[in-house]
Amino acid sequence: MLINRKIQTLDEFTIQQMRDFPNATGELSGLLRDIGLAAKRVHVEVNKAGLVDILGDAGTMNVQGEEVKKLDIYANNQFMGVLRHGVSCAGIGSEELDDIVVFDDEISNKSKYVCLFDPLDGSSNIDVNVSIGTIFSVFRRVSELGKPATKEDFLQQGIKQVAAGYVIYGSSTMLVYATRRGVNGFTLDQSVGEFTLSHPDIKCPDTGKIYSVNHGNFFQYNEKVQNYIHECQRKTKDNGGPYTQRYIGSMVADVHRNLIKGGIFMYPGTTDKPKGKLRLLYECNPFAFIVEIAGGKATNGKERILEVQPTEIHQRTPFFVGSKLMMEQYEQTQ
Ligand code: P6P
Repeated sequence: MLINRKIQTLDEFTIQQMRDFPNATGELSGLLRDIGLAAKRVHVEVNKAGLVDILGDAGTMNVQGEEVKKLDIYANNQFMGVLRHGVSCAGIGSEELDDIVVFDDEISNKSKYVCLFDPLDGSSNIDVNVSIGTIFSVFRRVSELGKPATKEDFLQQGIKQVAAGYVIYGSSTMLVYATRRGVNGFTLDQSVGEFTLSHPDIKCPDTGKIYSVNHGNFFQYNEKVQNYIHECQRKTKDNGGPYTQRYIGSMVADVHRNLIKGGIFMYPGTTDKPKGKLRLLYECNPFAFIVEIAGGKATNGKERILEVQPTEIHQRTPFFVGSKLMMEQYEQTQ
């Protein structure tokens, strides 16, 4: 009997990855499958958001001081729920939670990993049907197994991540995740309700023709950023151009496009917000890990994002990420 091995689901892929490492306990594979399950549940709600009264503001404010939409809370609860009831995660940090949530039960305290989430990034775009996403980061605990997870488990340098990924709820729903073995993308096949390997071994092109930045903040950027933006605009056929400006205002959509096509995404610091807007632990670290594994680079404008030592869960950072040669061109700009 012929077995079609071409179509590999997320579950089959993570189990295959585990089989390749005989000593693997299967916890990381299980954690990724749990995230896939929650992502499918969020996908269902995102895809009917316009049809039910789920768009209304929940009326509460999150730690960012932004109105929280019901879908943010729903997404946060889905990811927190599957991980709390799984056997692979000892606790989570989330944009929607003021502080970490330690699961502190006998099974969870023995789990090797903790996760950080932006459960629904770009949620201000929900009402206008623009692609949004979930971003996640996975660390091996540094605290003693068998005891509750501690804040130190979450405040590790990004270079210590064991996995990171995102879900993009767009024209199709995709889950992309990276380990040190590579970056792989899975598209949700709604006919069977499974994420299916569609983008094996993703590599970020060494260069590209897309630059992504919010031009509305131009006069608040420092001179180096302004000079680089002008360089992008001066590009001609002779000097490797022309570049095109693409900015959706939804980080997962913008960075995903540039990862696949090549390009640079920038959220620099401004005079009003020198640290920028994006969060280090659950927005920038995961994407920095993914893009570096795919061959690109990610900095805060001065140093490698993955080497920044975090001091608090919700800290912000300026963020520059993308194709290796475009990042080097930015770094050389005076
Ligand atoms: P601005 C969405 O609110 C978000 O956090 C990211 O998804 C996105 O890249 C950024 O903010 C957009 O911010 O200031 O350009 O609207």
